[in-house]
Amino acid sequence: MGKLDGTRAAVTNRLGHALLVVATALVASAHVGSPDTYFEGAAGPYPIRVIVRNPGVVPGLAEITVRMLAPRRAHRVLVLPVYWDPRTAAPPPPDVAHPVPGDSTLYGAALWLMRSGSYGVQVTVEGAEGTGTALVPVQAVATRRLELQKPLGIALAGLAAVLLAGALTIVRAAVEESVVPPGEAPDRQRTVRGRIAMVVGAMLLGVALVGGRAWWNHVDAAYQSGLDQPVHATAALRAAGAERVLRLAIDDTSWTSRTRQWTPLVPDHGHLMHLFLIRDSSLDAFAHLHPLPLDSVTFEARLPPVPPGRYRIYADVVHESGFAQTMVAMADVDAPATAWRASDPDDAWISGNGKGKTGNVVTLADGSTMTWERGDAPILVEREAPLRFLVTAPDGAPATLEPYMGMAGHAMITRDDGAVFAHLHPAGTISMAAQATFLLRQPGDTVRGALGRRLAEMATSGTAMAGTQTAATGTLSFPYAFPKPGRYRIWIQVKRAGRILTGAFDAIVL
Ligand SMILES: [Cu+2]
Repeated sequence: MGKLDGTRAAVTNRLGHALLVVATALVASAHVGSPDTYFEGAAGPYPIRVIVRNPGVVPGLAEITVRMLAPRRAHRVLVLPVYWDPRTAAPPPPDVAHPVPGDSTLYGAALWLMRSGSYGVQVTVEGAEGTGTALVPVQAVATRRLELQKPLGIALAGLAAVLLAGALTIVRAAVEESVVPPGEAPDRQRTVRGRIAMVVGAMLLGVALVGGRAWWNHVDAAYQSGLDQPVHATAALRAAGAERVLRLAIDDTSWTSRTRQWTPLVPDHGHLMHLFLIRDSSLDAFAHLHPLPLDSVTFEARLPPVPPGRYRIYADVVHESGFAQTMVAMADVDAPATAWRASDPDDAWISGNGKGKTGNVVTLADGSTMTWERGDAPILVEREAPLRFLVTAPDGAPATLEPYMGMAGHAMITRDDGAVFAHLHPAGTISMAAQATFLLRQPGDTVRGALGRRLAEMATSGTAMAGTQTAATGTLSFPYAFPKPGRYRIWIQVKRAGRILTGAFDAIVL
């Protein structure tokens, strides 16, 4: 799951322009190959960092840790996963997260995620300064099916046989011997009745076994159909004068299927889709675009003049349920655009970032400098990664950064083989829109689209979105741990003096 597959699909020739169209797609829930949730934020007066480790099965036990980031004492930390759909059963009382031995600032608990889909995990901190709650959206997705191990199967079958034989013996004895006085042998009539009862009992138990098997196969099939399925999308390029238009079409039947019941999309940072283009293998060209919807399955953006080559496409969307998804596709750009008017003012791209790079210090397009303060320690897999960055103006002073789509900064992380793609912010890997759906959901929002409409109105009317951040001092940090070892590239995007700036860095994760 989460791997790019290299299958080529159709090659078409549209309007005489020899543009290659290539498709393939897969998806995973939000992010690719990076299933855990990282969150940094405030629970009232208490700054906290929350990590939720995805169990990979549903129902499953997710591990949650809550770290207090300031030396304020907590009396108690409570965690409660709430399923997005208000029509499901009311949530149980919250669980108490227990202090992790040896670390006075860390609390841990196990969370039962019972259904596939989107959860809002309420993290409540009670302490001397009162009570505060943070909401962390978490996706419960089944990515694997646990196999029944042979020895366990054999042992269970043996136990079942013993139970079955016992049950039939009891039935026979009950009919044949239970009313016979002690010491007397049952007469022939009773013996026959006992035998008949045993046969009837065996038939009933047989029916129960067959029925049980059918029921179980049904449950298993339902589980497998609910496995985090790839949603198919196709990327196509077409010429429009000197410009190129990138079209992403979601052509998966599950997208429109009544049974999957996807809720409508909601805008995240004011955009329905965030699309990232990364030049395959060399990773030396990168674009962050915001395609506009033509209809519910087709999105288009004008392609910046990125150099020719094969590109990986990652498209992030968020559903009204708070479920965030990343679709993956490929596109071949063989006739690059020679002109570009961005379809959206937040679109940005860079190329050639492999040149002139001086390790952890890069010069940005406006002459300012971005420094990765990564320290000297090696970066280890599944350990907190030192993703701290400092932006300084050309005069050397810390740069004044403006929010870029409501965030102090955006970090896009990919493994060189494409097996990992994550898009995060100083608030972590969570989607801000997913968080907003939980914070803004009202009891009346049982009609599909009602909440999405309100969110869209808020986005267009410029109402401040929850979690809008600024980094006045020019520093940024992103809570994250790399999910597997390997070579990674990280793009950091910030906005300074109205201009979107992108810095690229390389990391080797051990
Ligand atoms: Cu972002």
